[in-house]
Amino acid sequence: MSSPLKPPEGNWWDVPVDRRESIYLGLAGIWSLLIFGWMSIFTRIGDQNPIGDTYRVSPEEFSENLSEYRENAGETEDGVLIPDGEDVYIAAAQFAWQGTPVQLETGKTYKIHLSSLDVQHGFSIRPEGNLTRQVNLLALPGYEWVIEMEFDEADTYHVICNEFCGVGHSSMHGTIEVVEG
Ligand SMILES: [Cu+2]
Repeated sequence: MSSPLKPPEGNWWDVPVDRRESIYLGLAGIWSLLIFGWMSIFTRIGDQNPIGDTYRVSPEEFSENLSEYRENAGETEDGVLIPDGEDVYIAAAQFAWQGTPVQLETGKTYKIHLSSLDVQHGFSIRPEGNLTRQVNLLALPGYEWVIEMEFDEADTYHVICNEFCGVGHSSMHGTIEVVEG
């Protein structure tokens, strides 16, 4: 045998775990349980977690509700929807945001009804004045997500899709015009 490595000596496979290693393993175990528990606590008390209710809805049903909402909504000269009340319907569909453009007011709490009519889409809204500020939610077919939202600054908010949904994904854009209330 001409290996430069010497074989280990004695019963090296039969040596008990070193006390320091046991302590490290114990500490790592306790720490992982703590952060695991923290995940559960954080979903309840963390204030950046999206809230709201989710309902089962078929794309046809949601589409009908959106049409009904559209009929009752007002319109600006440029054809921007003005919701009649606190409910705002937005449907994602390849490759547009139905229900936009829409005009909302600052300081008013709206109930955004969000769903998709076909595949999974990502609802990402960003104010033009600060594009790094954003809210990201999922628009899923079969589910209606009702999220309470209040805008504190008047601005043009861009609605883009951030879940790849097909060839027209990159052109999927809508706007929410927020004016002083
Ligand atoms: Cu998309």
